[in-house]
Amino acid sequence: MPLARSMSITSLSGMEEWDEEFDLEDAVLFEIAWEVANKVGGIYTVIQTKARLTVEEWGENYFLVGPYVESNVRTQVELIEPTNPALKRTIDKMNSSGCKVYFGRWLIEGSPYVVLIDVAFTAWSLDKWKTELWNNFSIGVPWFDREANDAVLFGFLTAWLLGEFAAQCEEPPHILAHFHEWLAGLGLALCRQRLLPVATIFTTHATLLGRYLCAGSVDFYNNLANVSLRCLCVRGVCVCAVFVCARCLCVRGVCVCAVFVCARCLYIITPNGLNVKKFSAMHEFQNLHAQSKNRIQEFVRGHFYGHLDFNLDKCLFLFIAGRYEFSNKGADIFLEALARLNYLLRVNHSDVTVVAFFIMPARTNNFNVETLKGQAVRKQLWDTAHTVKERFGKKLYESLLIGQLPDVSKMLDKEDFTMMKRAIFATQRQCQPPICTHNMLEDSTDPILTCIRRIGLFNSSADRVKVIFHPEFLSSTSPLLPMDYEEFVRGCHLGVFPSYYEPWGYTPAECTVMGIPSISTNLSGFGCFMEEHIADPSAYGIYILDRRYRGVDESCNQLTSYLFQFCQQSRRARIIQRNRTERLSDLLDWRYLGRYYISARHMALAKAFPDTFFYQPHDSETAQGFRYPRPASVPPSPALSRHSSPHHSEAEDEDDRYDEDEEAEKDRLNIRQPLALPTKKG
Ligand code: U2F
Ligand code: G6P
Repeated sequence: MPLARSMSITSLSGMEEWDEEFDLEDAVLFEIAWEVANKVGGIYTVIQTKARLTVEEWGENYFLVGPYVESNVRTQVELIEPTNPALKRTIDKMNSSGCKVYFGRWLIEGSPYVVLIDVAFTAWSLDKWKTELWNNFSIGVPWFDREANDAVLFGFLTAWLLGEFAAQCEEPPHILAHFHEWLAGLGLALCRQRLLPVATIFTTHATLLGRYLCAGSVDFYNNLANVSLRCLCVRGVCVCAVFVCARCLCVRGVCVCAVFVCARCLYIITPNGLNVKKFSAMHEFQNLHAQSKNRIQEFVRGHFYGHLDFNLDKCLFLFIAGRYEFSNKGADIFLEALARLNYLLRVNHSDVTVVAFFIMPARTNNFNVETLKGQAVRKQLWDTAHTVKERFGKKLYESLLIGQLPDVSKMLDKEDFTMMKRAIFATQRQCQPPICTHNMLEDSTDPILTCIRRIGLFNSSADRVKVIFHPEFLSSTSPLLPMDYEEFVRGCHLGVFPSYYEPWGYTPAECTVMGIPSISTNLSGFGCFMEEHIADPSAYGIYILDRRYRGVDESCNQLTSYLFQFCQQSRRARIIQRNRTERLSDLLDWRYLGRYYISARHMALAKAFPDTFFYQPHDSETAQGFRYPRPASVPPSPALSRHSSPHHSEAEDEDDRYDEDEEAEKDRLNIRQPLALPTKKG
């Protein structure tokens, strides 16, 4: 076993220093999740962005455990021999007993070790394990549920791994196993039932229970107290698994869960962080915005060919992205608010056009012809313009070579005109620009399309709000919109995430660190966190919608008014607002938020191994809050700010950035109070 380590967290641009001395003597950390090296949703982002910090703390004794998925391994993992002798013996033993377990380095920042388990290879044990599950926990798993079957296999295999590892260690080890969400949760229940010498942590993230309840017609938040877990049979094993994990945890280890249903065993809420990369110059991210926006504009030129009757320079790009859960992610009220915004912009004769993107994966059979044609037509126009330009340039050059000014009327000949006319004819279009970029498999019942049909946002020329539904995650290899998600976000003006069920919500957090304003809600972890730590969030481009204490219609009006306000800002105001948004990124950095995880780990170790580890819970009475003050030099709302004058030159924009730098410095000096956190004595 390696030597004991200790760690300390350093100060982050004015935030309070938090010293933590905790000897991780002989401790080994296994972090177990279905999304290790396997992108499904937000949990992948948690694990992947946090890896570097956790590796810094735990070094050689940190192992991520996930499923073996060949396509992922081929692109993300370097398979190697296990480095830890006890783990090597464990993996060898399992592999000689009918399992397929791999060891490698995940090729991301921090290069953490990964143990990847091929669950399908051990599917022969499924029936036996399901019986065990029924006998010991009264959890019945339907035979046809692939996801639940995977959860059973993964749970039993990770418990096997941990048990075997404990047996293979020469001295009694201090194992800490951190399980993420229900898909990994059964492993935790089994650790407890088998009395393995393992300290455990459980993070719920979203629960299927929450997702299903919120997506239904239940008034979830006002009836939480009446929810009886035992009576709920929404999705058999998933619900039960979370419940069983929650119960077991109370006995050994720590439950870190973000939902109220598990409140009885909730110890710490762990806000999700990001791996924030700072640019040395403030305007660098502004330049990236401009570059990416140009690329989105190119796409829009193609998409709306033949109907480009709006000014692209006055066009704002809004988007919603994530798992396709129509009402949980708030796509329903976003659409409704867009319809209202369309009306407001029209009656106010606004010259602003809004293009709202919906990036939510649904079942499709590829891009549709009309959308691909749009990009082809745009390319053809570009090529034609380029050819004519070349010919024009050549004639001009030849004329100058013989010392004559060109006869401008002869610069374009008949052939040039024919070519240009043909290109223009190609842009004629009988139909409206499409709403959806793909052929949807369930077109007639799709919730977004159905809603659009109802509210009538059909991309007609009178509409000031246009809608584009891209039912697939973005990729830089797409023939349609060749940008990866990050580039796309940078090029947009506003992310809109009016979620109803959202334990955290990475999408608005990602916008923030890229300096893109966003709308979230007071029903999302992110929204609540920002509300708690920023005195005037909307001044920083963090709009938080009230979905907790208002009815749907009222929330929708509030959203409409945020959107309308946003559309009224000048370019200058937007630039300033982006600068402020970006300034919040420190708050979302793992280097800062990682401390909640650290605390949870220490708490779990101290509970499981009280003779070796000691954890002093913090006294909430004395804990002080941390708050970002109002921006120092400007009034609270950017819409009302001194910069709401009409647009002026880029040079003036540059001047403003310097103001902003100064303002940022003032704000930093203001930030001196510590964040309320559990502390401990070493
Ligand atoms: C839960 O998960 P979700 O999967 O619903 O998570 P989000 O937090 O909305 O994260 C979605 C991720 O997908 C990414 C985006 C986010 O990291 O960058 N993405 C992408 O890669 N490409 C695209 O085109 C669009 C999106 C829960 F519901 C959330 O509240 C929690 O935040 C999350 C983690 O705890 O777990
Ligand atoms: C960035 C660029 C500026 C550009 C601006 C456009 O700040 O550095 O050169 O004018 O973006 O902002 P907008 O909000 O209109 O996309």
